[in-house]
Amino acid sequence: MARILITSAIPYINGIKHLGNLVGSQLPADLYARYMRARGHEVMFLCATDEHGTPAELAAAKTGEPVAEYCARMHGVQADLARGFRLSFDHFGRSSSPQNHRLTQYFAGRLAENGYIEEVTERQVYSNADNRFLPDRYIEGTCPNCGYHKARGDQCENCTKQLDPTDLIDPRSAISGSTDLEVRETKHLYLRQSALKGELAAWIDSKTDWPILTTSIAKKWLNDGDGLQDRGITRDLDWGIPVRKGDQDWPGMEGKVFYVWFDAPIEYIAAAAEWAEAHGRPDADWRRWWRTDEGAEDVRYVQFMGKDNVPFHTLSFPATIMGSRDPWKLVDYIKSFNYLNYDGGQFSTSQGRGVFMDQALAILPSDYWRWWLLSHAPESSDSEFTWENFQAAVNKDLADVLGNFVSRVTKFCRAKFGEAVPEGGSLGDREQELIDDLYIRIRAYEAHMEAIEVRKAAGELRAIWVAGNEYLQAAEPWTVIKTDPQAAAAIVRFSLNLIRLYAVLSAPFIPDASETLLKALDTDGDWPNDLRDALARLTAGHGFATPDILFRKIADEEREGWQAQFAGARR
Ligand code: B3M
Ligand code: ZN
Repeated sequence: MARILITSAIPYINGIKHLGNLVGSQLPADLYARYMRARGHEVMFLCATDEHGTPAELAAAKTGEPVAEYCARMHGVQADLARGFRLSFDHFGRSSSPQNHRLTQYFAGRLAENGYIEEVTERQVYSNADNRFLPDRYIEGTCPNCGYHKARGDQCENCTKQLDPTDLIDPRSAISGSTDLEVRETKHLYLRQSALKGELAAWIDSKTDWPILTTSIAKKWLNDGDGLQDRGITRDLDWGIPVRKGDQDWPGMEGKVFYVWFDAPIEYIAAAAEWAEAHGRPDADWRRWWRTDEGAEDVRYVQFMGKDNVPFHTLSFPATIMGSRDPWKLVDYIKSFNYLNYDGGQFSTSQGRGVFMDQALAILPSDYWRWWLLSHAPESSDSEFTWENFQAAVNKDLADVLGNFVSRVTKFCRAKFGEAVPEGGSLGDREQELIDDLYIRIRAYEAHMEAIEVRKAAGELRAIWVAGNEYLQAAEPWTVIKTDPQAAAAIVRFSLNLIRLYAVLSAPFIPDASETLLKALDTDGDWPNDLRDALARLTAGHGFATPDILFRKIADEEREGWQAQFAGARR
Protein backbone atom coordinates (compact mmCIF):
# COMPACT_ATOMS: atom_id res chain seq x y z
CA MET A 1 0.00 0.00 0.00
CA ALA A 2 1.35 3.37 -1.04
CA ARG A 3 0.55 6.89 0.10
CA ILE A 4 -0.49 9.27 -2.62
CA LEU A 5 -0.94 13.01 -2.29
CA ILE A 6 -3.04 14.48 -5.10
CA THR A 7 -3.77 18.13 -5.78
CA SER A 8 -5.78 19.78 -8.51
CA ALA A 9 -5.06 23.36 -9.59
CA ILE A 10 -7.22 25.52 -7.37
CA PRO A 11 -9.95 27.34 -9.33
CA TYR A 12 -10.25 31.11 -9.13
CA ILE A 13 -13.05 32.28 -6.91
CA ASN A 14 -14.53 34.73 -9.40
CA GLY A 15 -17.28 32.82 -11.07
CA ILE A 16 -18.36 29.33 -11.98
CA LYS A 17 -15.94 27.18 -13.96
CA HIS A 18 -16.72 25.79 -17.42
CA LEU A 19 -16.33 22.20 -18.53
CA GLY A 20 -12.93 22.97 -20.07
CA ASN A 21 -11.63 24.03 -16.66
CA LEU A 22 -13.15 20.94 -15.07
CA VAL A 23 -11.56 18.43 -17.43
CA GLY A 24 -8.19 20.18 -17.24
CA SER A 25 -7.58 19.57 -13.55
CA GLN A 26 -10.26 18.67 -11.00
CA LEU A 27 -12.00 15.87 -12.88
CA PRO A 28 -8.94 13.81 -13.92
CA ALA A 29 -7.51 14.34 -10.42
CA ASP A 30 -10.71 12.87 -9.03
CA LEU A 31 -10.51 9.92 -11.42
CA TYR A 32 -6.99 9.19 -10.21
CA ALA A 33 -7.88 9.63 -6.54
CA ARG A 34 -10.86 7.29 -6.82
CA TYR A 35 -8.81 4.69 -8.66
CA MET A 36 -5.97 4.78 -6.16
CA ARG A 37 -8.37 4.47 -3.22
CA ALA A 38 -10.07 1.53 -4.96
CA ARG A 39 -6.67 -0.16 -5.20
CA GLY A 40 -6.29 0.15 -1.45
CA HIS A 41 -3.80 3.00 -1.32
CA GLU A 42 -3.92 5.79 1.22
CA VAL A 43 -4.92 8.93 -0.64
CA MET A 44 -5.00 12.60 0.35
CA PHE A 45 -6.84 14.54 -2.37
CA LEU A 46 -6.84 18.31 -1.94
CA CYS A 47 -8.27 21.27 -3.75
CA ALA A 48 -9.40 24.78 -2.78
CA THR A 49 -10.63 28.06 -4.13
CA ASP A 50 -8.02 30.61 -5.21
CA GLU A 51 -9.41 33.73 -3.57
CA HIS A 52 -6.95 36.58 -3.85
CA GLY A 53 -5.89 39.03 -6.52
CA THR A 54 -7.50 41.80 -8.51
CA PRO A 55 -10.04 39.55 -10.28
CA ALA A 56 -11.56 38.63 -6.91
CA GLU A 57 -11.68 42.28 -5.83
CA LEU A 58 -13.22 43.35 -9.13
CA ALA A 59 -15.82 40.56 -9.13
CA ALA A 60 -16.88 41.49 -5.61
CA ALA A 61 -17.09 45.16 -6.56
CA LYS A 62 -19.38 44.17 -9.41
CA THR A 63 -21.86 42.38 -7.16
CA GLY A 64 -21.54 45.07 -4.52
CA GLU A 65 -20.50 42.64 -1.79
CA PRO A 66 -17.56 43.10 0.54
CA VAL A 67 -14.84 40.93 -0.96
CA ALA A 68 -14.62 38.58 2.03
CA GLU A 69 -18.36 37.93 1.83
CA TYR A 70 -18.20 37.47 -1.93
CA CYS A 71 -15.44 34.89 -1.54
CA ALA A 72 -17.24 33.01 1.22
CA ARG A 73 -20.40 32.85 -0.88
CA MET A 74 -18.63 31.79 -4.06
CA HIS A 75 -16.65 29.18 -2.17
CA GLY A 76 -19.97 27.68 -1.14
CA VAL A 77 -21.21 27.75 -4.73
CA GLN A 78 -18.07 26.06 -6.03
CA ALA A 79 -18.09 23.48 -3.23
CA ASP A 80 -21.71 22.57 -4.09
CA LEU A 81 -20.83 22.13 -7.75
CA ALA A 82 -17.83 20.01 -6.82
CA ARG A 83 -20.15 17.77 -4.83
CA GLY A 84 -22.54 17.74 -7.78
CA PHE A 85 -19.77 16.40 -10.01
CA ARG A 86 -18.82 13.92 -7.26
CA LEU A 87 -15.32 15.34 -6.88
CA SER A 88 -14.09 13.33 -3.92
CA PHE A 89 -11.78 15.85 -2.29
CA ASP A 90 -10.59 14.97 1.18
CA HIS A 91 -10.72 18.70 1.69
CA PHE A 92 -11.82 21.65 -0.43
CA GLY A 93 -10.06 24.56 1.21
CA ARG A 94 -9.75 28.30 0.76
CA SER A 95 -6.56 30.18 -0.02
CA SER A 96 -7.83 32.91 2.31
CA SER A 97 -7.72 30.54 5.29
CA PRO A 98 -5.75 31.42 8.43
CA GLN A 99 -3.59 28.37 7.73
CA ASN A 100 -2.58 29.80 4.35
CA HIS A 101 -1.92 33.22 5.85
CA ARG A 102 0.47 31.65 8.34
CA LEU A 103 2.21 29.37 5.86
CA THR A 104 2.59 32.03 3.18
CA GLN A 105 4.12 34.46 5.67
CA TYR A 106 6.30 31.66 6.97
CA PHE A 107 7.63 30.82 3.49
CA ALA A 108 8.33 34.48 2.75
CA GLY A 109 10.29 34.69 5.99
CA ARG A 110 12.33 31.59 5.20
CA LEU A 111 13.06 32.83 1.68
CA ALA A 112 14.23 36.15 3.09
CA GLU A 113 16.46 34.45 5.68
CA ASN A 114 18.04 32.40 2.93
CA GLY A 115 18.72 35.40 0.70
CA TYR A 116 16.10 34.66 -1.96
CA ILE A 117 14.09 37.84 -1.49
CA GLU A 118 15.15 41.18 -2.86
CA GLU A 119 13.55 44.48 -1.86
CA VAL A 120 13.13 46.67 -4.91
CA THR A 121 12.14 50.32 -4.91
CA GLU A 122 9.69 51.19 -7.66
CA ARG A 123 7.74 54.22 -8.76
CA GLN A 124 4.04 53.62 -8.68
CA VAL A 125 0.81 55.56 -9.00
CA TYR A 126 -0.73 56.63 -5.68
CA SER A 127 -4.31 57.86 -5.36
CA ASN A 128 -4.73 60.50 -2.69
CA ALA A 129 -8.52 60.18 -2.71
CA ASP A 130 -8.40 56.40 -2.28
CA ASN A 131 -5.48 56.50 0.11
CA ARG A 132 -3.68 53.71 -1.68
CA PHE A 133 -1.31 52.70 -4.43
CA LEU A 134 -3.19 51.59 -7.50
CA PRO A 135 -2.39 48.38 -9.35
CA ASP A 136 -2.02 49.01 -13.09
CA ARG A 137 -5.44 47.71 -13.94
CA TYR A 138 -7.06 50.02 -11.37
CA ILE A 139 -6.02 53.05 -13.37
CA GLU A 140 -8.14 54.15 -16.32
CA GLY A 141 -7.63 56.79 -18.93
CA THR A 142 -7.56 57.53 -22.62
CA CYS A 143 -5.49 55.22 -24.80
CA PRO A 144 -2.60 57.08 -26.47
CA ASN A 145 -2.82 54.64 -29.36
CA CYS A 146 -6.51 54.55 -30.32
CA GLY A 147 -8.19 57.18 -28.17
CA TYR A 148 -10.46 54.69 -26.37
CA HIS A 149 -11.44 56.51 -23.20
CA LYS A 150 -11.68 53.51 -20.86
CA ALA A 151 -8.23 52.00 -21.42
CA ARG A 152 -6.71 50.27 -18.40
CA GLY A 153 -3.24 50.93 -17.03
CA ASP A 154 -1.97 47.53 -18.13
CA GLN A 155 -3.65 47.25 -21.52
CA CYS A 156 -6.14 48.92 -23.83
CA GLU A 157 -9.10 46.60 -24.25
CA ASN A 158 -10.05 48.28 -27.51
CA CYS A 159 -6.79 48.06 -29.50
CA THR A 160 -5.07 45.47 -27.21
CA LYS A 161 -1.92 47.61 -26.90
CA GLN A 162 0.04 46.87 -23.73
CA LEU A 163 0.34 50.03 -21.69
CA ASP A 164 2.09 51.52 -18.70
CA PRO A 165 -0.16 53.54 -16.41
CA THR A 166 1.96 56.61 -17.18
CA ASP A 167 1.12 56.25 -20.90
CA LEU A 168 -2.56 57.01 -20.26
CA ILE A 169 -3.96 60.43 -21.12
CA ASP A 170 -6.07 61.94 -18.29
CA PRO A 171 -5.51 59.03 -15.92
CA ARG A 172 -8.01 58.45 -13.12
CA SER A 173 -8.61 55.93 -10.38
CA ALA A 174 -10.89 53.10 -11.47
CA ILE A 175 -12.02 52.80 -7.87
CA SER A 176 -13.17 56.36 -7.15
CA GLY A 177 -12.76 58.09 -10.49
CA SER A 178 -10.45 60.60 -8.80
CA THR A 179 -7.80 62.29 -10.93
CA ASP A 180 -5.81 63.29 -7.86
CA LEU A 181 -3.01 60.86 -8.64
CA GLU A 182 0.72 61.10 -8.15
CA VAL A 183 3.74 58.90 -8.71
CA ARG A 184 5.40 57.81 -5.48
CA GLU A 185 8.28 55.57 -4.58
CA THR A 186 7.34 52.29 -3.00
CA LYS A 187 9.07 49.04 -2.13
CA HIS A 188 8.19 45.59 -3.43
CA LEU A 189 9.55 42.13 -2.77
CA TYR A 190 11.02 40.03 -5.56
CA LEU A 191 11.57 36.28 -5.43
CA ARG A 192 15.08 35.62 -6.75
CA GLN A 193 14.12 32.64 -8.89
CA SER A 194 17.13 33.19 -11.10
CA ALA A 195 19.42 32.28 -8.19
CA LEU A 196 17.77 28.84 -8.14
CA LYS A 197 18.01 28.23 -11.88
CA GLY A 198 20.68 25.51 -11.67
CA GLU A 199 18.85 23.65 -8.96
CA LEU A 200 15.53 23.87 -10.81
CA ALA A 201 17.09 22.72 -14.07
CA ALA A 202 18.67 19.68 -12.42
CA TRP A 203 15.41 18.82 -10.70
CA ILE A 204 13.39 19.07 -13.93
CA ASP A 205 16.03 17.03 -15.78
CA SER A 206 15.66 14.30 -13.19
CA LYS A 207 11.95 13.96 -14.02
CA THR A 208 12.40 11.70 -17.00
CA ASP A 209 8.94 10.15 -16.67
CA TRP A 210 6.97 13.42 -16.87
CA PRO A 211 4.56 13.96 -19.78
CA ILE A 212 6.16 15.79 -22.70
CA LEU A 213 3.60 18.57 -22.39
CA THR A 214 4.80 19.29 -18.86
CA THR A 215 8.55 19.15 -19.45
CA SER A 216 8.45 21.01 -22.73
CA ILE A 217 6.70 23.97 -21.12
CA ALA A 218 8.98 23.86 -18.08
CA LYS A 219 12.12 23.81 -20.21
CA LYS A 220 10.92 26.51 -22.51
CA TRP A 221 10.42 28.90 -19.59
CA LEU A 222 13.58 27.77 -17.90
CA ASN A 223 15.83 28.25 -20.91
CA ASP A 224 14.58 30.66 -23.49
CA GLY A 225 11.56 32.34 -21.96
CA ASP A 226 11.61 35.01 -19.31
CA GLY A 227 9.97 32.65 -16.82
CA LEU A 228 12.96 32.69 -14.54
CA GLN A 229 13.20 36.41 -14.21
CA ASP A 230 12.94 37.43 -10.61
CA ARG A 231 9.29 37.91 -9.83
CA GLY A 232 7.48 40.55 -7.87
CA ILE A 233 5.59 38.73 -5.13
CA THR A 234 3.85 41.68 -3.48
CA ARG A 235 0.96 43.88 -4.55
CA ASP A 236 -0.84 47.00 -3.41
CA LEU A 237 -4.24 45.53 -2.75
CA ASP A 238 -6.49 45.50 0.29
CA TRP A 239 -7.56 41.91 -0.13
CA GLY A 240 -4.90 39.28 0.28
CA ILE A 241 -2.35 37.94 2.72
CA PRO A 242 -0.56 40.82 4.48
CA VAL A 243 3.17 40.88 3.84
CA ARG A 244 4.95 39.68 6.93
CA LYS A 245 8.23 37.92 7.59
CA GLY A 246 6.95 34.88 9.45
CA ASP A 247 5.21 36.38 12.47
CA GLN A 248 7.24 39.62 12.32
CA ASP A 249 6.31 42.90 10.68
CA TRP A 250 8.17 43.63 7.45
CA PRO A 251 9.34 47.26 7.56
CA GLY A 252 8.35 49.16 4.46
CA MET A 253 5.74 46.58 3.47
CA GLU A 254 2.86 48.01 5.45
CA GLY A 255 -0.45 47.83 3.63
CA LYS A 256 0.83 45.39 1.02
CA VAL A 257 -0.25 41.84 0.35
CA PHE A 258 1.39 38.88 -1.36
CA TYR A 259 0.78 38.35 -5.05
CA VAL A 260 -1.94 35.76 -5.64
CA TRP A 261 0.40 33.38 -7.49
CA PHE A 262 2.73 33.38 -4.51
CA ASP A 263 0.12 32.27 -1.99
CA ALA A 264 -2.07 30.06 -4.25
CA PRO A 265 0.23 27.02 -4.50
CA ILE A 266 1.09 27.29 -0.81
CA GLU A 267 -2.61 26.64 -0.29
CA TYR A 268 -1.95 23.06 -1.40
CA ILE A 269 -0.09 22.68 1.88
CA ALA A 270 -2.49 24.83 3.86
CA ALA A 271 -5.44 22.76 2.61
CA ALA A 272 -3.94 19.75 4.37
CA ALA A 273 -3.67 21.82 7.55
CA GLU A 274 -7.31 22.90 7.10
CA TRP A 275 -8.26 19.25 6.65
CA ALA A 276 -6.60 18.36 9.95
CA GLU A 277 -8.38 21.18 11.74
CA ALA A 278 -11.75 20.25 10.21
CA HIS A 279 -11.35 16.67 11.46
CA GLY A 280 -9.97 17.58 14.87
CA ARG A 281 -6.65 15.94 14.13
CA PRO A 282 -3.22 16.98 15.36
CA ASP A 283 -0.76 18.81 13.11
CA ALA A 284 1.36 15.68 12.80
CA ASP A 285 -1.47 14.12 10.74
CA TRP A 286 -1.19 16.63 7.92
CA ARG A 287 2.54 17.18 8.20
CA ARG A 288 3.13 13.49 7.46
CA TRP A 289 1.88 14.28 3.95
CA TRP A 290 4.07 17.30 3.44
CA ARG A 291 7.28 17.12 5.45
CA THR A 292 9.84 14.57 4.39
CA ASP A 293 11.30 14.71 7.91
CA GLU A 294 7.91 13.94 9.45
CA GLY A 295 6.70 10.96 7.45
CA ALA A 296 6.29 12.19 3.86
CA GLU A 297 9.46 10.57 2.52
CA ASP A 298 7.44 7.72 1.04
CA VAL A 299 4.56 9.86 -0.25
CA ARG A 300 4.07 10.12 -4.00
CA TYR A 301 2.82 13.62 -4.85
CA VAL A 302 0.91 14.08 -8.12
CA GLN A 303 -0.44 17.41 -9.41
CA PHE A 304 -3.10 18.00 -12.08
CA MET A 305 -3.46 21.23 -14.06
CA GLY A 306 -4.09 22.92 -17.40
CA LYS A 307 -1.03 23.76 -19.48
CA ASP A 308 -1.22 27.48 -18.70
CA ASN A 309 -0.49 26.68 -15.05
CA VAL A 310 2.61 24.60 -15.72
CA PRO A 311 5.26 27.37 -15.41
CA PHE A 312 4.06 28.27 -11.91
CA HIS A 313 4.20 24.64 -10.81
CA THR A 314 7.49 23.67 -12.44
CA LEU A 315 9.40 26.86 -11.61
CA SER A 316 7.88 29.38 -9.18
CA PHE A 317 6.37 27.05 -6.59
CA PRO A 318 9.35 24.67 -6.55
CA ALA A 319 11.57 27.77 -6.18
CA THR A 320 9.53 28.73 -3.11
CA ILE A 321 9.93 25.26 -1.65
CA MET A 322 13.62 24.88 -2.50
CA GLY A 323 14.45 28.39 -1.34
CA SER A 324 12.86 27.68 2.04
CA ARG A 325 15.61 25.09 2.61
CA ASP A 326 13.06 23.11 4.61
CA PRO A 327 12.20 19.49 3.85
CA TRP A 328 8.79 20.17 2.30
CA LYS A 329 7.63 17.65 -0.25
CA LEU A 330 8.28 18.57 -3.88
CA VAL A 331 5.93 17.28 -6.56
CA ASP A 332 6.80 13.88 -8.05
CA TYR A 333 4.62 13.95 -11.16
CA ILE A 334 2.79 16.71 -12.98
CA LYS A 335 -0.07 15.69 -15.25
CA SER A 336 -0.97 18.64 -17.47
CA PHE A 337 -3.71 19.06 -20.04
CA ASN A 338 -4.26 20.91 -23.28
CA TYR A 339 -7.45 22.88 -23.84
CA LEU A 340 -10.95 21.67 -24.48
CA ASN A 341 -12.60 23.79 -27.15
CA TYR A 342 -16.31 24.39 -27.48
CA ASP A 343 -18.22 23.84 -30.69
CA GLY A 344 -15.87 25.44 -33.20
CA GLY A 345 -14.44 28.05 -30.83
CA GLN A 346 -13.14 28.37 -27.32
CA PHE A 347 -14.76 28.09 -23.95
CA SER A 348 -14.56 31.56 -22.49
CA THR A 349 -15.33 32.64 -18.96
CA SER A 350 -15.18 36.34 -19.74
CA GLN A 351 -17.51 35.94 -22.74
CA GLY A 352 -19.68 33.31 -21.07
CA ARG A 353 -19.20 30.96 -24.00
CA GLY A 354 -19.68 27.22 -23.59
CA VAL A 355 -21.26 25.06 -20.91
CA PHE A 356 -20.58 25.91 -17.27
CA MET A 357 -20.62 23.46 -14.38
CA ASP A 358 -23.98 24.59 -13.00
CA GLN A 359 -25.63 24.52 -16.43
CA ALA A 360 -24.29 21.05 -17.16
CA LEU A 361 -25.75 19.60 -13.96
CA ALA A 362 -29.06 21.32 -14.61
CA ILE A 363 -29.56 19.32 -17.80
CA LEU A 364 -28.00 15.92 -17.09
CA PRO A 365 -26.57 13.97 -14.13
CA SER A 366 -22.83 14.17 -13.54
CA ASP A 367 -21.94 10.69 -14.79
CA TYR A 368 -22.93 11.64 -18.36
CA TRP A 369 -20.54 14.56 -18.27
CA ARG A 370 -17.78 12.73 -16.43
CA TRP A 371 -17.81 9.96 -19.02
CA TRP A 372 -17.70 12.26 -22.02
CA LEU A 373 -15.16 14.65 -20.58
CA LEU A 374 -12.76 12.00 -19.34
CA SER A 375 -13.02 9.83 -22.45
CA HIS A 376 -12.23 12.95 -24.51
CA ALA A 377 -9.67 14.51 -22.17
CA PRO A 378 -7.37 16.90 -24.05
CA GLU A 379 -4.18 14.97 -23.41
CA SER A 380 -2.04 14.73 -26.52
CA SER A 381 -3.67 17.75 -28.16
CA ASP A 382 -6.56 20.14 -27.71
CA SER A 383 -9.94 18.44 -28.05
CA GLU A 384 -13.38 19.73 -28.85
CA PHE A 385 -16.80 19.44 -27.31
CA THR A 386 -19.62 19.22 -29.80
CA TRP A 387 -23.20 18.34 -28.94
CA GLU A 388 -23.26 15.68 -31.67
CA ASN A 389 -20.22 13.98 -30.25
CA PHE A 390 -21.60 14.20 -26.72
CA GLN A 391 -24.93 12.72 -27.79
CA ALA A 392 -23.23 9.92 -29.69
CA ALA A 393 -20.94 8.97 -26.80
CA VAL A 394 -23.75 8.97 -24.24
CA ASN A 395 -26.16 7.04 -26.43
CA LYS A 396 -23.63 4.49 -27.55
CA ASP A 397 -21.18 3.89 -24.71
CA LEU A 398 -23.42 4.50 -21.74
CA ALA A 399 -26.92 3.61 -22.95
CA ASP A 400 -26.40 1.01 -25.71
CA VAL A 401 -23.36 -0.76 -24.36
CA LEU A 402 -23.23 -0.58 -20.57
CA GLY A 403 -26.83 0.29 -19.77
CA ASN A 404 -28.27 -2.20 -22.20
CA PHE A 405 -26.13 -5.03 -20.88
CA VAL A 406 -27.31 -4.41 -17.37
CA SER A 407 -30.93 -4.15 -18.32
CA ARG A 408 -30.98 -7.22 -20.57
CA VAL A 409 -29.34 -9.42 -17.96
CA THR A 410 -31.36 -8.29 -14.96
CA LYS A 411 -34.71 -8.22 -16.75
CA PHE A 412 -34.18 -11.60 -18.34
CA CYS A 413 -33.23 -13.07 -14.99
CA ARG A 414 -36.24 -11.55 -13.28
CA ALA A 415 -38.58 -12.89 -15.96
CA LYS A 416 -37.21 -16.41 -16.08
CA PHE A 417 -35.65 -17.11 -12.69
CA GLY A 418 -36.86 -14.33 -10.38
CA GLU A 419 -34.79 -11.66 -8.64
CA ALA A 420 -32.10 -13.94 -7.27
CA VAL A 421 -28.94 -15.37 -8.79
CA PRO A 422 -30.03 -18.62 -10.48
CA GLU A 423 -28.60 -21.97 -9.63
CA GLY A 424 -27.34 -24.78 -11.87
CA GLY A 425 -25.11 -25.36 -14.88
CA SER A 426 -21.45 -24.54 -15.11
CA LEU A 427 -19.11 -22.31 -17.04
CA GLY A 428 -18.01 -23.42 -20.50
CA ASP A 429 -15.46 -22.45 -23.14
CA ARG A 430 -17.20 -19.24 -24.07
CA GLU A 431 -17.01 -17.97 -20.49
CA GLN A 432 -13.40 -19.12 -20.24
CA GLU A 433 -12.53 -17.16 -23.37
CA LEU A 434 -14.16 -14.04 -22.02
CA ILE A 435 -12.32 -14.39 -18.71
CA ASP A 436 -9.00 -14.67 -20.58
CA ASP A 437 -9.84 -11.62 -22.67
CA LEU A 438 -10.97 -9.62 -19.64
CA TYR A 439 -7.89 -10.60 -17.71
CA ILE A 440 -5.67 -8.98 -20.31
CA ARG A 441 -7.91 -5.95 -20.69
CA ILE A 442 -8.16 -5.29 -16.98
CA ARG A 443 -4.37 -5.36 -16.62
CA ALA A 444 -4.14 -2.88 -19.50
CA TYR A 445 -6.80 -0.69 -17.89
CA GLU A 446 -4.85 -0.71 -14.63
CA ALA A 447 -1.63 0.17 -16.43
CA HIS A 448 -3.28 3.17 -18.13
CA MET A 449 -4.75 4.34 -14.85
CA GLU A 450 -1.39 4.06 -13.07
CA ALA A 451 0.19 6.04 -15.90
CA ILE A 452 -2.70 8.56 -15.84
CA GLU A 453 -3.42 7.97 -19.52
CA VAL A 454 -7.02 9.01 -19.14
CA ARG A 455 -8.28 8.50 -22.68
CA LYS A 456 -6.57 5.15 -23.04
CA ALA A 457 -8.06 4.02 -19.75
CA ALA A 458 -11.53 5.09 -20.91
CA GLY A 459 -11.01 3.24 -24.19
CA GLU A 460 -10.06 0.05 -22.39
CA LEU A 461 -13.03 0.33 -20.04
CA ARG A 462 -15.33 0.76 -23.01
CA ALA A 463 -13.78 -2.34 -24.60
CA ILE A 464 -14.43 -4.25 -21.39
CA TRP A 465 -18.11 -3.27 -21.53
CA VAL A 466 -18.29 -4.21 -25.22
CA ALA A 467 -16.78 -7.63 -24.54
CA GLY A 468 -19.58 -8.41 -22.10
CA ASN A 469 -22.21 -7.33 -24.59
CA GLU A 470 -20.72 -9.46 -27.32
CA TYR A 471 -20.53 -12.39 -24.99
CA LEU A 472 -24.19 -12.09 -24.09
CA GLN A 473 -25.17 -11.74 -27.73
CA ALA A 474 -23.28 -14.92 -28.61
CA ALA A 475 -24.34 -16.91 -25.52
CA GLU A 476 -28.04 -16.21 -26.21
CA PRO A 477 -29.53 -17.28 -22.90
CA TRP A 478 -32.98 -16.38 -24.27
CA THR A 479 -32.61 -19.17 -26.85
CA VAL A 480 -30.66 -21.61 -24.71
CA ILE A 481 -33.29 -21.55 -21.99
CA LYS A 482 -35.78 -23.27 -24.29
CA THR A 483 -33.67 -26.41 -24.50
CA ASP A 484 -31.26 -26.24 -21.56
CA PRO A 485 -32.44 -24.16 -18.59
CA GLN A 486 -29.39 -25.17 -16.51
CA ALA A 487 -27.02 -23.79 -19.12
CA ALA A 488 -29.07 -20.58 -19.34
CA ALA A 489 -28.88 -20.24 -15.56
CA ALA A 490 -25.09 -20.47 -15.69
CA ILE A 491 -24.94 -17.74 -18.36
CA VAL A 492 -27.17 -15.46 -16.33
CA ARG A 493 -25.26 -16.09 -13.10
CA PHE A 494 -22.02 -15.31 -14.86
CA SER A 495 -23.52 -12.18 -16.44
CA LEU A 496 -24.79 -10.89 -13.10
CA ASN A 497 -21.25 -11.23 -11.84
CA LEU A 498 -20.05 -9.32 -14.88
CA ILE A 499 -22.34 -6.46 -13.85
CA ARG A 500 -20.73 -6.45 -10.46
CA LEU A 501 -17.29 -6.43 -12.08
CA TYR A 502 -18.30 -3.52 -14.31
CA ALA A 503 -19.60 -1.56 -11.34
CA VAL A 504 -16.24 -1.89 -9.61
CA LEU A 505 -14.08 -1.14 -12.65
CA SER A 506 -16.22 1.80 -13.79
CA ALA A 507 -16.54 3.52 -10.42
CA PRO A 508 -13.67 6.01 -10.94
CA PHE A 509 -15.37 7.26 -14.15
CA ILE A 510 -19.06 7.00 -13.30
CA PRO A 511 -19.35 6.72 -9.51
CA ASP A 512 -23.13 7.19 -9.30
CA ALA A 513 -23.99 4.46 -11.81
CA SER A 514 -21.52 2.20 -10.09
CA GLU A 515 -23.13 2.77 -6.73
CA THR A 516 -26.60 2.19 -8.18
CA LEU A 517 -25.47 -1.16 -9.56
CA LEU A 518 -23.77 -2.35 -6.41
CA LYS A 519 -26.84 -1.38 -4.41
CA ALA A 520 -29.16 -3.17 -6.80
CA LEU A 521 -26.99 -6.26 -6.59
CA ASP A 522 -26.88 -5.92 -2.83
CA THR A 523 -23.11 -6.29 -2.82
CA ASP A 524 -19.98 -4.25 -2.30
CA GLY A 525 -17.14 -3.75 -4.64
CA ASP A 526 -13.55 -4.70 -4.04
CA TRP A 527 -11.03 -4.56 -6.85
CA PRO A 528 -10.84 -7.76 -8.99
CA ASN A 529 -7.29 -8.70 -8.08
CA ASP A 530 -8.35 -12.29 -8.64
CA LEU A 531 -10.65 -12.18 -11.65
CA ARG A 532 -11.98 -15.72 -11.42
CA ASP A 533 -12.89 -15.16 -7.80
CA ALA A 534 -14.45 -11.79 -8.61
CA LEU A 535 -16.66 -13.40 -11.25
CA ALA A 536 -17.96 -16.01 -8.82
CA ARG A 537 -18.77 -13.64 -6.00
CA LEU A 538 -22.54 -13.55 -6.46
CA THR A 539 -23.60 -17.09 -5.72
CA ALA A 540 -26.85 -18.93 -6.37
CA GLY A 541 -29.73 -17.61 -4.30
CA HIS A 542 -28.26 -14.12 -3.77
CA GLY A 543 -31.13 -11.67 -4.13
CA PHE A 544 -30.99 -8.51 -6.23
CA ALA A 545 -33.29 -5.71 -7.33
CA THR A 546 -33.63 -5.00 -11.04
CA PRO A 547 -32.24 -1.47 -11.40
CA ASP A 548 -34.08 1.32 -13.14
CA ILE A 549 -32.73 2.40 -16.48
CA LEU A 550 -29.10 3.31 -15.89
CA PHE A 551 -28.53 5.86 -18.66
CA ARG A 552 -31.14 7.44 -20.84
CA LYS A 553 -30.55 8.34 -24.44
CA ILE A 554 -30.31 11.90 -25.66
CA ALA A 555 -32.90 12.58 -28.37
CA ASP A 556 -32.07 14.65 -31.45
CA GLU A 557 -34.56 17.39 -30.56
CA GLU A 558 -33.09 17.65 -27.11
CA ARG A 559 -29.59 17.95 -28.52
CA GLU A 560 -30.74 20.66 -30.92
CA GLY A 561 -32.42 22.50 -28.09
CA TRP A 562 -29.26 22.53 -26.01
CA GLN A 563 -27.19 23.48 -29.01
CA ALA A 564 -29.35 26.55 -29.46
CA GLN A 565 -29.60 27.30 -25.75
CA PHE A 566 -25.82 27.35 -25.36
CA ALA A 567 -24.94 28.99 -28.67
CA GLY A 568 -24.86 32.53 -27.30
CA ALA A 569 -23.15 33.97 -24.30
CA ARG A 570 -24.22 33.16 -20.79
CA ARG A 571 -26.26 36.00 -19.37
N1 B3M B 1 -6.31 29.73 -10.02
C1 B3M B 1 -5.56 29.46 -12.32
C2 B3M B 1 -6.62 28.55 -12.82
O1 B3M B 1 -7.60 28.29 -12.13
C3 B3M B 1 -5.22 29.38 -10.89
C4 B3M B 1 -4.59 28.07 -10.50
C5 B3M B 1 -3.84 28.17 -9.23
S1 B3M B 1 -3.06 26.66 -8.86
C6 B3M B 1 -2.14 26.99 -7.50
O2 B3M B 1 -6.46 28.11 -13.94
ZN1 ZN C 1 -6.27 51.64 -27.52
